[in-house]
Amino acid sequence: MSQRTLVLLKPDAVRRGLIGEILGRIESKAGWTIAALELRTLDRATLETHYGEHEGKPFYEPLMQFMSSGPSAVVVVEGERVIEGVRALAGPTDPIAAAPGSIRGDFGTIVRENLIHASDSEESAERELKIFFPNFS
Ligand code: RTP
Ligand code: MG
Repeated sequence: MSQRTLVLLKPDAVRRGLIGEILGRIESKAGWTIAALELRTLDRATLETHYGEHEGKPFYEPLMQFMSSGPSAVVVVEGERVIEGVRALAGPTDPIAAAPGSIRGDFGTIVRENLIHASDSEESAERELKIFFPNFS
């Protein structure tokens, strides 16, 4: 089933020059395509909406600071089972627990600076695509 997912290459990935490497891994998957792509420094209001589920947690404020610390690549990826698929390519939240071969496992060490966000369900994808690309149909 073809789907769309919202991917953010977080400020650490952009600062470290990993956009090409990470998007290359995503683009290499058969039948997946990049449907939208933009470099954008995310503002507080957008981030609060996006990460609202984490409000009040100890990592929330540092996450807001980090996510607004520089441009992110905001990306829509389209293709077969892409929601589950990009999450699998990314690996688990903690890069040290993420297997080598996954994006977080290959490039990360810090839980917060874990390079990539990808929608975690169809409902999240629908919600997040509206936040970042309200005019995209
Ligand atoms: P994401 O939402 O960014 O795709 O990541 P995720 O689902 O794997 O992880 P989630 O639990 O939703 O956490 C969102 C982001 O917050 C940062 N975080 N820091 N203990 C910590 O310091 C901590 N826990 C989470 C990470 O950047 C994580 O991706
Ligand atoms: Mg999450």
